[in-house]
Amino acid sequence: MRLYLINPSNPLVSIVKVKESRWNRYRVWKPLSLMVLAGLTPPEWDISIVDENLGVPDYPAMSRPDLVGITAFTSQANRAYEVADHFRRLGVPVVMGGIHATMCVDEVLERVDSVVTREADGIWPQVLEDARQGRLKRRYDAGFAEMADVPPARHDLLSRGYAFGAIQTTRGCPLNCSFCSVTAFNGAHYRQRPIPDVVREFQSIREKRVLVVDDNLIGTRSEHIARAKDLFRAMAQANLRKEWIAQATINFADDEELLALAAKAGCSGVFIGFESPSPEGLRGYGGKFNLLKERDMRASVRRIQRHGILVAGSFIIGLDVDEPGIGNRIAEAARQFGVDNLNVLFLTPLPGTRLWDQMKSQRRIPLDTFPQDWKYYTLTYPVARYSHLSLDGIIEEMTSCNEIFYSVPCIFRRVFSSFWHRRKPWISLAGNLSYRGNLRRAAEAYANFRRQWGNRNNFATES
Ligand code: B12
Ligand code: SF4
Repeated sequence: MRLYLINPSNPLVSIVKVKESRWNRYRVWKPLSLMVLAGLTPPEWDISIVDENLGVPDYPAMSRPDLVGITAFTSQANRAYEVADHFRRLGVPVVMGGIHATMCVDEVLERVDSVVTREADGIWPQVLEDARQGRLKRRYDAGFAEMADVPPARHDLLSRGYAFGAIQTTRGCPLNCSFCSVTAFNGAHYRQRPIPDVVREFQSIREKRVLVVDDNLIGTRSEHIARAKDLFRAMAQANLRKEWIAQATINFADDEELLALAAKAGCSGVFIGFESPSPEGLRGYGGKFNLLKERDMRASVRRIQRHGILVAGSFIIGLDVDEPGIGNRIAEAARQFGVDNLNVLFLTPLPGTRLWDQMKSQRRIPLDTFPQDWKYYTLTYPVARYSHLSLDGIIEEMTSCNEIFYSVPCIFRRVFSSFWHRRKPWISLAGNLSYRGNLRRAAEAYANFRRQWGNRNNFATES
């Protein structure tokens, strides 16, 4: 039995087109979902994982599979349907799962043979058995997985063309920010994989650098942090010789022992969502506001960096408080906080989130011809109507923010500072050049977007 597991590309995500810039090698990540599904697949299946981000294969030239499984974030849904259509025309059954299939079940059911919602770990072997016997159900509701049932991902099945391996150690987030899909998809209960499973899986990863995909590696409560420390101790003891990066909230900075253990276990960088130059901007968007308010961000960032860990800061542009000048304010805040990299995203109503419900009820989602318009839901296009910023205005704010932060003198200062403080200057340089290299491509993408959508009246703001 032959199984293809496919990660569709989004042709609009120029920012991750790997072949256009060698620095993008550092920004294309392995589709871990498919590697986990492969880990759950019985040996009688011959598995191929296709990641279209590395290049779209010549499907007609490939052997006919018995089953196709497709994963998709919302931004990949369009392409997912094209791929599904190709295989269904050949009479090959297609199963789709992942976040978009869970949030937009009815849309997906119209375009594939079977949909698996939520975390497939507990149900995938049954789906395969049903497919083998030719009695696939239209829909499987998988629910939340037991973390002890999460198998080691099949790291051996993907090419060596990636700069980073990938691993997951926890799922779920109690903070439930209104713009984020994580609580809606993985639940509010923070679930942790058994530490020996994580360490064993780390040992099976070939790449020297690894992305820990957890949404918040350290969690929110003291017992979560205690578990993170135990994990780091076990990783250090296993002498993994890996450098890894992860996502965490800013309270990562509050525990010196945690930071020291993370560094000892190989942590080289952390993504932190600051979201707004002033935490007040986040009031009303969910639990993260409480973590950010009344905090000295610069001191927090410095505490992390003192352990040799780089800090990438993420911000959102288009919050209801954001007015003209927000681009400069974000660049200035990022400089003041002292982050090594800056990633700014447009506030985007993702299906299944509270922000989606709110914006939809306020008629603030002009790009709503679905499924075609999903391709713009990459957080790198302004798909909504923003309270105080027009379409042109918000694009200009994004552009000026990135141009300031990624100007040559600013990059030089940051890289020099990480060199001086012995904080992985080469990683800092690669990250900064990767972003800077994409500024021109982003400008072209925005120009095309404006040409196409700039005249749509429903993009007009109310104030
Ligand atoms: C790692 C990650 C990335 C990596 C992607 C690596 C990759 N190629 O997969 C990178 C950094 C590239 C990335 C990019 C983006 N991401 Co992202 N990312 C994540 C993150 C943190 C973890 C995903 C992961 O690997 N999980 C581990 C695996 C094991 O879990 P899983 O993917 O959920 O898979 C399980 C189930 O979903 C299901 N399943 C999944 N696929 C399939 C397929 C079949 C056939 C079946 C049966 C089951 C099934 O079974 C799996 C096992 O239980 C999630 C947050 C999250 N918690 O999901 C956000 C998340 C998926 N990303 C998100 C977004 C918005 C993006 C971007 C659009 C914007 C951005 N800049 O962040 C871009 C997408 C660009 C594009 N290509 O279009 C949103 C997606 C929301 C949505 N509705 O689409 C999430 C949920 C974060 C959020 N804050 O809301 N991301
Ligand atoms: S803290 Fe992060 S992962 Fe959790 S809900 Fe908020 S944005 Fe999502």
